[in-house]
Amino acid sequence: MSLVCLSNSPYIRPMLTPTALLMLSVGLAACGTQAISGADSSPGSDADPNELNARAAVMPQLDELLTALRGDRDGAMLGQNRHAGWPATVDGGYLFVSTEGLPLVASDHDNWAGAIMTELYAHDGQNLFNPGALFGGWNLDEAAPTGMTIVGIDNDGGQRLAEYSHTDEFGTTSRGDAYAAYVQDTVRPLVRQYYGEPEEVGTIGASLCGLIALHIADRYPGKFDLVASLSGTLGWGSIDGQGTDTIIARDTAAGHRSTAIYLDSGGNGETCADTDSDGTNDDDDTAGDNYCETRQMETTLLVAGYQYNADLWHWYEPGAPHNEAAWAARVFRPLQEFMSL
Ligand SMILES: [Ca+2]
Ligand SMILES: [Ca+2]
Repeated sequence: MSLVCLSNSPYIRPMLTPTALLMLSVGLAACGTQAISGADSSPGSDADPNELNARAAVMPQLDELLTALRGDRDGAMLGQNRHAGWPATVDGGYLFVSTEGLPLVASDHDNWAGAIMTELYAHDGQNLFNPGALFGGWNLDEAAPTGMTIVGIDNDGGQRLAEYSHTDEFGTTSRGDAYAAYVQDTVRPLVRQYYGEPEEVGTIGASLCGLIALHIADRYPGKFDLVASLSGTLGWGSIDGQGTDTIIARDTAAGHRSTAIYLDSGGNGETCADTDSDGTNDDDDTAGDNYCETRQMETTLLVAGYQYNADLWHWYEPGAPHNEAAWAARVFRPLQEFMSL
């Protein structure tokens, strides 16, 4: 699938086609773990007994959680055609993945005796665990360190652009505040209700999801320990003209706050300039992957008082393209920093 660029430089993801249910079986096989079928996929008579047992162990909680979430997410976002996700285990921990856009409790949490150390809310859930996703997906279940819980929340397909926008752009009316509230006020309390309070909480995303992760952290100061943006669309708000309401501007105005920030990009940078004089640097055809906007964000955070390797990380992966394979290759970096907090 090719990238969709809405102007000469910003990189955002295309509207994602819901992954086919067929991918479910592929994913289960590929996970090679005691995975549990998605809530809307009925186990067949030849299902792995271990899988059925694991499913039975968590289903009461799972049903309750899903029912609660279904009743709370903005009505307009419900009822969309979504694919089924599949939970997958990680060593000593567990993952959430999403089904029909909603988090789904997974794996062997009941057998997990360790403390819940970190909890990471990740967006574009369709692409996080599914090896059949775009460019092979993030393989986030393989990258997740022991003790990290990942809550993957699917995008809404047709509402994706709106939900991941902090401000209006390209004729899209932002629903970013509603999405941020959904994560903070609905999903997080429910996860806490079932699994207790983690020591650290973070949120992560790439491209527009890097933007919405930063927006969530901005909307709820002090509520997240880490926010990670990979190839984030940080010029959003200035792309379609000379708007100035970018996340860069908002974070600049907010100054130094307690949430640690990880930024990265690929691209072929070094030719950054604010070509339309709106205050936001613009990737040109050489830079790419939101390199210039990411460097500008890095600079503004340093000026605000953030410090490298304390509460600010920036990574530049020369030449890396804007896709899931590139993010999969370097997502261990923010996860590592997250675990070090
Ligand atoms: Ca502009
Ligand atoms: Ca500009």
